[in-house]
Amino acid sequence: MAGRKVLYLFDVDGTLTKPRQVITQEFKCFLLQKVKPLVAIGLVSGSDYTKIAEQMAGEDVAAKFDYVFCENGLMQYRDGRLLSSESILNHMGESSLQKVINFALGYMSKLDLPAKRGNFVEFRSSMINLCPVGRSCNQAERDQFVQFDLVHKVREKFVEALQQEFANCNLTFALGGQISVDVFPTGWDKTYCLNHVASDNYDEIHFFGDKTSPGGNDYEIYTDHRTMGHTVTSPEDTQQQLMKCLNIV
Ligand code: M1P
Repeated sequence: MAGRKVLYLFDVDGTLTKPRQVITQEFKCFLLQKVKPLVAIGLVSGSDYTKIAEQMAGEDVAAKFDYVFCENGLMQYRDGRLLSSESILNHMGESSLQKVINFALGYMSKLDLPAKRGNFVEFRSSMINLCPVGRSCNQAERDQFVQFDLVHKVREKFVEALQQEFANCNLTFALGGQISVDVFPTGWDKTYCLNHVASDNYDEIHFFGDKTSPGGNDYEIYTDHRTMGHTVTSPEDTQQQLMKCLNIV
């Protein structure tokens, strides 16, 4: 690797942190003190900046990463400042957007789940996040949904219904993290962030993520020809793989 310009990009949930949790102090220090001196580091997540900063234990920590790509890179931050953003509303228009939201609300209204709370549709700048249990569920309700979804494939069936209803609409429906489905224009997946680093001329770009199978929101960037993909199973596994890749003892 000597003399080569290298970038390591990391998914957040399940890769650097437990889903929706804050990064551990030990892993944060490892990334900033052991990894960052060797390679450039960046975050790429489906979440927005507020959530990412919260999970990185504060905006000051997030700003220490060379790149922070929120909403798959459609919202690009450097040094804590927003550099560029895209709008799904401008892209699709109100009428098409409402068709998706109305269909999703109708579909979710017919589901019987162990719990239903609030915030079933979260409108973000460049995507819509659909959440059958509701994003205002607490941790216990989230965990309960995860187990229920494993058995009943609630989200998989929801994605199938959305794909069927909106075939030929150029939309992608991806399993977000644990409890939701991300909806965005096709191409606005995590590979979008690679456009922002193209002019930085890296010799190697590595990507670490846990949802790298087809249908997961790391799949496209993991399989992209511009990256070297690494599948991880937990933050601990990510750390182990980093130690091996970078010969850190
Ligand atoms: O890991 C990224 C995902 O994090 C959340 O997923 P969930 O709440 O389902 O675990 C969401 O912010 C989702 O949009 C995002 O892709």
